[in-house]
Amino acid sequence: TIFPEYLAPLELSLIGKARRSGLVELAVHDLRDFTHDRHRTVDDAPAGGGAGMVMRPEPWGEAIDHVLAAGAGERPGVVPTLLVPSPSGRRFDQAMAHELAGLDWLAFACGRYEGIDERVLDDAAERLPVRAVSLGDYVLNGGEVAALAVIEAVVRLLPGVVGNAESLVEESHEGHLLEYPVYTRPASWRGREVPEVLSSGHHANVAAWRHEQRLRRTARRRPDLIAAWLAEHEPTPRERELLAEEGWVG
Ligand code: JA8
Repeated sequence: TIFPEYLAPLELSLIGKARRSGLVELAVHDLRDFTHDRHRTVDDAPAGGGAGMVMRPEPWGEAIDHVLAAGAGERPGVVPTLLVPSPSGRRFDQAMAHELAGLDWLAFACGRYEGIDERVLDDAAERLPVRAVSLGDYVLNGGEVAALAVIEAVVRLLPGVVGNAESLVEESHEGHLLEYPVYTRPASWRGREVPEVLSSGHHANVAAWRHEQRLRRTARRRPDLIAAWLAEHEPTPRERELLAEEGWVG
């Protein structure tokens, strides 16, 4: 990165704690440390013309060589997977988070401006797995925020980082449906009541209500997920009714 300070949140909260307890090791490298001119230049005009600037290959090549050499000293024979945040990358999701959590070592190349000279990625790919990763269909000012999101999603999956109760919540999110709404005390707040069923003590009714909420919410907000859910579940007549009420059309 050319903005190491952008990654300061990695000291905080769950990730900071995981680092301090040795569950994960993280290092941030300043790309400008791998320049050799007095202005520490990292960008230049795009070949072929056009708007903006492109990141020059030389500092990136040296930075990647340095990261490889530094890490390989600690774990001989292990190479990182290089993740390159980019709006043109493969869409990041929970399944990819699990896949990445199973790898020994991830490295992130956070581009700025119009991106990194493509030869950097072609060159790295001769030595390492390289994957362009996108958070979604929008453009950020650089890869740092995307890297933070990927790191947080991956680190919380590492053994010992998040408590057991939270891991169970996470598993239910992977079943194609969105989460049900949650409430706490007070029972009445600004004239709004906690749904009565949740205070009934009737566990089966609570579970049925929550399932209904998940299905309704998914049909309304993320109709694209319903097809995947239907591929794995034969809906009951009640579930069909809910989907129809929410205007879901298959
Ligand atoms: C960007 Br420049 C740049 C680098 C990485 C990413 S990921 C995303 N959504 N936008 C922009």
